[in-house]
Amino acid sequence: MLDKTKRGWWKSAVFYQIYPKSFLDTNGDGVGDIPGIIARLDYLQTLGVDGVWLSPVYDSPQADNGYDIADYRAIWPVMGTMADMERLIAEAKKRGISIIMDLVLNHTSDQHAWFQRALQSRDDPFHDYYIWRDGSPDAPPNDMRSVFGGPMWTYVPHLGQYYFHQFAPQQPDLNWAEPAVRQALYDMIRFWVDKGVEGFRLDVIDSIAKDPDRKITGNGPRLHEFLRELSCQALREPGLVTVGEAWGADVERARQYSAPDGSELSMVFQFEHMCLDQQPGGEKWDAIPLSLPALKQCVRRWQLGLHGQGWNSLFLDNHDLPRIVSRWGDEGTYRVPSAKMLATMLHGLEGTPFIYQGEELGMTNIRLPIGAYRDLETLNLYAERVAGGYDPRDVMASIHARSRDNARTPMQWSAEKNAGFSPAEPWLPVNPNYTEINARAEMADPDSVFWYYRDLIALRKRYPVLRDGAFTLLEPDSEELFAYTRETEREQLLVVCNFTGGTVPYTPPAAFAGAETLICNYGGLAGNVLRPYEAAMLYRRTAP
Ligand code: TEU
Ligand code: CA
Repeated sequence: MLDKTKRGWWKSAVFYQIYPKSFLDTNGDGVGDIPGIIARLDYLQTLGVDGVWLSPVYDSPQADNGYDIADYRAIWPVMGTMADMERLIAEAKKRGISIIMDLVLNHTSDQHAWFQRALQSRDDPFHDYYIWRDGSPDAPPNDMRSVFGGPMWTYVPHLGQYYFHQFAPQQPDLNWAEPAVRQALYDMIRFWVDKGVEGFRLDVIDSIAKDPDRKITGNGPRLHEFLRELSCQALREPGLVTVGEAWGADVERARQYSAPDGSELSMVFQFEHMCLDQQPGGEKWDAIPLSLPALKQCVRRWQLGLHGQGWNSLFLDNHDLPRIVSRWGDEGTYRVPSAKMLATMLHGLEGTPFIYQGEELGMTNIRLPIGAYRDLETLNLYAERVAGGYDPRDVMASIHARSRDNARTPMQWSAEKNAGFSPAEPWLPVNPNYTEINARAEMADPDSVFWYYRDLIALRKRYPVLRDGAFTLLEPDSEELFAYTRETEREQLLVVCNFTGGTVPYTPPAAFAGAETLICNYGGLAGNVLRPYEAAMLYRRTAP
């Protein structure tokens, strides 16, 4: 177990993200719940993770699956009770697992008491908790478009005003320029720290300092001022880990967010690598093939750029992204080796890995008819594009490749009915491949993706080079191989990955002749080729 009183403990940690609605249903209503998470803590302990990032469990009307919070200090009754939450924190802690909660500080639900008061009159003290502009019904303040489609402004007739929302109309943006808003949020954070929560993932944190009059959403002028205040007012314990979701982060900004002096956050989720397979400057729905050299350049920039000057998060999956094995691997013949290869590439890097539920099983995307999708972003996209004259078949192809619901199908626990997720009809369909891909089958198979992840996590704990080693990219121009080294004064690590379904000639650098194989998805490198999606880590000690 990691000593979590130590500053920077999270640099040695591996986290696991749970999307609670889809994890495990224990009371037969088709929706995952907190008792379901408690029931699987032993599973997470077997995997070896040090912490869980819990997507929102707060009271919410669920317009955006809990990213629309109606009460930050209450649990959504369908998910459980406050007593369940306290038990989860305690039971996790017993197993060396920290609970990291999702903090949605950019907006609330329109059902939140603050917004309900804000709606009452322009003079209500809560009115200024949100962002309003005067206007008439047919003339919004400007033409800004919401992330989920439609305008960023919604008109309230009895006030003669528009409120601002970067996401759905049910998610009004909080006004961070109002000191009372910030203080109320800090008090709420302390409520959770006092309950034993050991860190936070901060939803769209780079959007809090918006300035709609100048059409600024991300990276607003007061962003880092707000973050430093947040950090010193509400997150002062050095043991707390904080991860900011920052779509607008480049390397330079990430250095500031994750500065070693701890003045802002522990690290951020940045998305440059996740945007490489879409048209430059375009939308995620318009996918293009991944260029491996571009991915390598991107990874290299982040590895070198934050080494000693900040800290990287490492991830390929989350609840907003399609499944990585379907995206950059092969969900067919080579599903197992390609899932392991992608994990090897990621877990060899410097930073803190985050595994998204089901990734450790190699779970894949799903293809549903439009009526079966639940995600508002997907449903809006379909309506918007079809109305705009797109061929519905093309729209469905984009949705099958990119919808957020790809990641949100229920966790596949067993080959039993509904994948063992629930005895009842799940809130979102189970992927029909659960009869083959499920936790029970994988735990019974020593060569499964699950045990490979367990081994990768264990290696990170055993070899300091995985935490500290300096990164060097090899073969930058190869369209087939991703190879790099990590190095400290005492240890050298070589990570080599074949990103293709073909056989590729490869000889490790001479320094690694006779080196120890730490892990390999084919049981060990053979001769001078890499087999389809083969991956390995080779290791040598250079000093005692
Ligand atoms: O995501 C932020 C965000 O911008 C995403 O909606 C992203 O743009 C989109 O998924 C890409 O298609 C966070 C949460 O992770 C997401 O689940 C929420 O819906 C969103 O914030 C609003 O809270
Ligand atoms: Ca339930």
